Amino acid sequence: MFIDLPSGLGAALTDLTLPHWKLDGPALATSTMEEYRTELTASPQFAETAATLRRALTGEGGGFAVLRLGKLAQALGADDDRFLRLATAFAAEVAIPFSPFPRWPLWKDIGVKVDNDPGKSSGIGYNAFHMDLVNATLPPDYTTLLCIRPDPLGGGPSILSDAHAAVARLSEAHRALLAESGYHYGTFYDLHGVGEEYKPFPILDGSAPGEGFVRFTAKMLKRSELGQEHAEAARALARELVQGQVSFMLQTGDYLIVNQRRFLHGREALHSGQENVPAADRRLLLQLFLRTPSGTGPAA
Ligand SMILES: O=C(O)CCC(=O)C(=O)O
Ligand SMILES: [Fe+2]
Repeated sequence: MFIDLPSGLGAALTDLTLPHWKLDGPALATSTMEEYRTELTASPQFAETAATLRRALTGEGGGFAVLRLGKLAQALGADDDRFLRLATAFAAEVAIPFSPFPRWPLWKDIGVKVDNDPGKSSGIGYNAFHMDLVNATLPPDYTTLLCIRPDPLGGGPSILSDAHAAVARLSEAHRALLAESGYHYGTFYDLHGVGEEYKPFPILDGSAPGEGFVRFTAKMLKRSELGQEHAEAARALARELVQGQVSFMLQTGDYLIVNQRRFLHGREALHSGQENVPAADRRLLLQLFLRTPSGTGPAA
C-alpha cells in the first residue's frame, strides 16, 4: 500500500518547522506528540492522510504501508532534522515512537558495512524474513524504515509477506510444531520497553487464527540449533513467506511502516560492488519502532 501526500499537504509541511522532540525515557514525550499533532492537524488533508495510513496498517487485509515523503525530502533535504521531525510526527499518528536501545538515538542508522555479517542489519546480503526483536516477550507493534538513500547501484529491494496467510497455507502438523516452544534466536541485553528475553519461544502463540504475532525469523534456520522437526516446520513457513512475498524498492523519502502482528519483512541483497561505493554514498535507512498504548493496535 503506497500512500502519496496530497500536494496541498506536502506544500504546507514544507513550510512547517516542528520543534525538536523530547523523550520521556525510551519513548517520545507525550508533550511532543501533542505538539506535533496540533501543528499538523492545522495542515490541509492531514487528518485524512493519517486516517488512510492507520487503515492501511490495521484495516482488513492491511498490515504495511509506504508513505511517500520524497517531495518533502527533496525540498528539505533527506538528512535534515526538519524532515526527520515530520516523519516522526507521522509515526506518532500510528503509535508511540520509542527506542529499545538505551544508548542510541530515537532513530537508528542502518547503513551498509561491507564487513558485517551479510545477512544481518547493515550487511550487504539477503536479509531473510523476520520480525524485529523476535526474542522479546513484547516486540514493538510496528517497525518502521525511512529511506534516506537507496543503494546507488540499484539493489536491496524490500520484501514483505503476510505472516498469517503464510501460516494458513501450512499443514496442521507443521502448525502444531510451530506452536511448541522449540525456537530461539539471538542475544538479548540492555533493551528497554520490550519486556523480557523470550527463550525458547513458540512461533505461533495460540491466539485465534490470524491474530497475535507470528514470532518468526528465517535467520534462525542458519544461526540457531533447532530440533529437526521444529526446523522442518520453520523451513516450511519460510518457504510460504517467500511464496507470498511482495517486493519493491524504497526511494529517497519513502517511509515503510510494518505492523509486526501481520507482516514480516526483509530485504534482498544489495547490488554487488559495494566496496567500490564511498561509505557516504551507500544505502542509508533510519529505523524507528512504535508501541501502541493498548498493545493491540489503533482503531482504523
Ligand atoms: O535493510 C533493510 O531494508 C531492512 C533492515 C531490517 O529489516 C533490519 O535491520 O531489521
Ligand atoms: Fe528488520
